[in-house]
Order: sequence, then structure tokens, then C-alpha cells
Amino acid sequence: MSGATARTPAHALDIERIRADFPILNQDINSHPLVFLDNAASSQKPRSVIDAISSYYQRDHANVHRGVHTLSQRATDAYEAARSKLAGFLGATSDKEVVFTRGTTEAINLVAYSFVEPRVGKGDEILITTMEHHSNIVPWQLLCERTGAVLKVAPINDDGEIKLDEMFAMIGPRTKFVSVVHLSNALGTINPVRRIADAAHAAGAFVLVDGAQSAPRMRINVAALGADFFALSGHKTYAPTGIGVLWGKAELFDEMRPYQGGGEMILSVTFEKTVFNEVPAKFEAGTPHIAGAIGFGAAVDYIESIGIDAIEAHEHDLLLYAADRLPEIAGLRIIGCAREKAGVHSFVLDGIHPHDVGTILDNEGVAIRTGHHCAQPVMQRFGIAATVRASFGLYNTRAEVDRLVAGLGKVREIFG
Ligand code: C6P
Repeated sequence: MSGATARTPAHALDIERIRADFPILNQDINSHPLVFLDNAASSQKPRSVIDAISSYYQRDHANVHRGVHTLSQRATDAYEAARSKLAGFLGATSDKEVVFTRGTTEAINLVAYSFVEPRVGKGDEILITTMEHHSNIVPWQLLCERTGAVLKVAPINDDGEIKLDEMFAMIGPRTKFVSVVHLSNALGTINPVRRIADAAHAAGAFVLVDGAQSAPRMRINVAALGADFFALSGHKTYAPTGIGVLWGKAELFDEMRPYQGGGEMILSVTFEKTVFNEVPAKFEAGTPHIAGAIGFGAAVDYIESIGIDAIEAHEHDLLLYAADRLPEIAGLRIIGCAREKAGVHSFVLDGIHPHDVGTILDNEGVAIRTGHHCAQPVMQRFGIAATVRASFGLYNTRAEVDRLVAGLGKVREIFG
């Protein structure tokens, strides 16, 4: 990793104890102990999360906010306790700033529809960057089609960093909204979201930060980030699939229109008029993913029991170690050499298709992701179709990086 900034030295995590918390890790794949390096796609779940979901279904399940009976009360209490845990995890000032969604994707679509769409007209501008995930591109394209607004895209340099001067020059009186990824899933770049938010606010624009990859890896304090909205996914944060969070400033949530209509998001309904419920219920139409939220709360407890700073330092150590070892493989080129980087190494091997690399590594028991990582404009920017991506989680070890490098050595042997 060229010019990577050294951070806090790794606190010695008790990795063997941590690994024992994740039952799925204890298995062989193709006769080799599993090495799971696909955490950016979805991370594995500790037993405490699995147990929280199982215990909820075995003892406490009922619908939330709808019953006076004991089980409904228990389910409601557990669901709302999870919201409080997420609020604490993100540094929110109130539980009302935490809306449960299906994930980052739904959170961004919610903001596009409920907050941005009523505020933009023909010729207004939405600003994103070249390194966005499709979830932070397509909702804005759809919005532009509906409203006549224009999508602007800030460029990135050869190291995979936003060209900030150019981005700031693109922020003007027509800029109504800026949506930017905190930690790129395709490049590993950590973006200076505070500076971007300040520049956007100075021009009167609002800001969303896509925290899908940063939330599992870095301490998040939404006030310090300076954003108006922050989106994250449970399944990348050691919690179940199908649950995520949209954090937003309470005063903005209050004035936003609902995203979907249905049960629970209303105070009263007649055929003439519906009065909407208060935030966050206004944005949680229908029966929510109760078990998912409870699992997300348990994941936050788990992360906090280890310490997010220790997790960040541990993953950073793995990232640097891998950056040292990967170049041992002939013809390997890392895509994304930002000074501030976390979690992810994307790379290509001269003359070998990433899918072939992925298949051979799987034969060796090493799980990585290959493809465009739902960030095709990043691939276009670097003139490639796909990369191999190794992404780290709190349970990975240097020995697993060695297994990755050994597997890549086999790939080289086979392809020459
Ligand atoms: N990236 C990856 O392998 P959902 O699917 O809603 O949980 O998250 C979407 C999303 C949004 N932003 C970023 C930066 C992301 O990385 C992702 C999901 C996975 O990189 C699956 S494509």
C-alpha cells in the first residue's frame, strides 16, 4: 500500500477466543480450513447474535407496538432496545434518529425519495463520486429521471482518492445534495467526509454518507462526521441480513414525507385523511424485521465487548501485512493505493481472469470476492473489468493472509 498512514498499533486481540465465537469459521472447505476474506460482501455472525435471534423466536416473538400482551411487550422492548444500542453505536443524540431499514440500499433510496425528491427540480444537481457503490448511484439516476435534476460525478485519481479540489469546484448554488461513500468497497479508500460535508453545507446542500463498509471497521460518530444522513447494513456489521439503519438528523426526519405507506406508520386513518406517526415509526411501515433488529443490537454489544478501536487497529495491521506480502506474487497489481485505507485490498493478476483466481483460491479453502463489486464505474476508471478482492474482518489473522498469498502462488504456478 503506497504511502499508507500508520495508525494506532494493534491492541493484541485474543483472536483464538474471538474465532471460537464464530461457529461457521470452524469448518473445512475443499479439505482445507476455511479462510474467510469476503467480509466486505457480508461478515460472519458470532454465536451471541445467533443466540439472540434464536432466543427471541423461542421465547419472545410477537408483533411489535401492536399488543398489550406480554410477548408483544417483550418483543417491543427488545426491538426498541436494539434501536438504542444502534443510536449509541453511531453517536446519535436520540433514538428517534435511528430508522430501521432493510440495509444501506433501502436507506439511500429512502433519503432520495423522501428527502431529496421534494427539494429538487430541473437543473438542480446531485453530486456523488466515481467510487460509489451502485446503491449510491442508481437511486440518484432514478431521481434525476423523475425530477430533471442532474447527476454530477467527482473524479478520482490513480491511487483511488477523490480529487478534492475538483470536487469542491463542482459544488455550487445548484448543488442540492451530496452523497458520498465513507469507505470504498472496491478500493478501500477512506474519504474525508467531514471536509466534504463542510463544503456542501457551505453551499446550502445536504449530505449523506454511505457507511456500509466503515461502520464495521471504524468508530462512527455522526456528529463528528458532519453529515445529515448516514446509512449502514447489519449483515456487514456481524448482524443478520435484511436489516440496516438510516441515521438522520431529527429535524430533517420530522419534515420528511413517508417512504412507504402501511401499518404502524400512521396515527389515524380515514378514507379522507391519514395522519402520520412520529419519527421513526413514520418510516417503518409494516411489520419490521424484529429478529433482525434484535440481532443487530446483539452485534453492537459484541463489537463493543471487543472495542471498535481495537478492531480497527487489528484490521489495519492485516491490511499493512497483506500490502507487504501481496507484491511477492508476480504480476499482481493492487487497485486502490490511497493514503487512508481500510478493510479491503482489490487487485488484478496480469493475464489471469479474477474469476479463475477466485475458483483456484476456493479450492484452497480461501473465500474472496471477484468481479466488479457493484462498483462498475470504478472498474471503468481503472480500465479493468473486475478485480480480486480480499476484505478483512475482526476474526482474520496474519496466518490467513499467508494462506491467501500461498493460494495466489498456486494460481501463478497453474497459469505461469
Ligand atoms: N457491498 C460488496 O461486496 P446492502 O446490499 O444494501 O447491504 O449494501 C449495499 C452497499 C452500499 N454501499 C457500499 C459501500 C457497499 O459496499 C454495499 C454492499 C457488498 O462490496 C455487496 S455488493
